Amino acid sequence: LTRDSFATAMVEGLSARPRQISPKWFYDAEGSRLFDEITRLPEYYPTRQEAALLRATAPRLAVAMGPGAILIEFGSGASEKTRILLDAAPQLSTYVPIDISPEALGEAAAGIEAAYPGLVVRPMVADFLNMPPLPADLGPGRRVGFFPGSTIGNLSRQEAQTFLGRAREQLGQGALFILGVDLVKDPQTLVAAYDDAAGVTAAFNRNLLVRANALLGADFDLSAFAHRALWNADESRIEMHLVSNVDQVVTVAGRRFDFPAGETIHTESSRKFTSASLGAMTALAGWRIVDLFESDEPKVALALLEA
Ligand code: AVJ
Repeated sequence: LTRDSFATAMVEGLSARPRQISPKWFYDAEGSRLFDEITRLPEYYPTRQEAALLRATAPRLAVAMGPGAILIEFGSGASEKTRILLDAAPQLSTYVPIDISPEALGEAAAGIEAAYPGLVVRPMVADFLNMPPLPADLGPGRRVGFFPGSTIGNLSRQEAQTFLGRAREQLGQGALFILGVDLVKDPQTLVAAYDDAAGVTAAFNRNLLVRANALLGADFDLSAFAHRALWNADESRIEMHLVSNVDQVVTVAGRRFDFPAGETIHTESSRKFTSASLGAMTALAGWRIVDLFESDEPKVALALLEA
């Protein structure tokens, strides 16, 4: 199933102009390991800054959530950041981690259950862009969405709009939402975070080609594609591309694709926000910013939204 949908995504993406593929295909076991390595790089500030900001604001977020609240995390992964919030909010009744990987979800849920004995944990295997309804028996507590890690930056405007709007409908009246985003800053700092000196982000980007070679019988020559990270000021986003160094032909899933020198595959966009652009995006989806917390420099933000 993964193989078939990856094959379809690659063939469609390489047939489109400009060529592009969703960043969700980065995250096989090796891609997840490389991303983990990225979060520890000196240039990649978002994870560190958000963790520090979450630690500093968790007590205030706990007060805002109130007693008996139900925390619903979209794309919870290993539920690592969640612990910062759970440590500060022992009055939460229930935690609903939602993730597309059953393995990651099961492991994370078991770990949280063991560490927080009073908390009801209700894991849900789902794609947060295509969510089934929440369980009907979660109880009466106030629902609080949690979407940290500036994952929303990877979504297109339309996807982000749809996601935030559906989340508001699903979480219901009086819901809150804690949203983590990266902020616009000088392009040098931004580009360095996506083009580190050790080349880990380059390896993360090229891992897409490694995966295509392994899974789809593709014949990408890894040394013939360069990693490029650029700041697109008009779209307020960092873009990652794989750029063909030479004229070449690549076979993917039995189809041949011409790559003239300089042709790129757009592999990821990571949108950066201002308080104004964040306010506009959330308002269109029916959310109001109650509080906007900013970290030290390089700045990231946590927004507390109310339905
Ligand atoms: C996991 C989506 C937040 O966009 O900063 C890191 C992914 N890509 N380096 C980001 C990523 C290259 C990351 N997110």
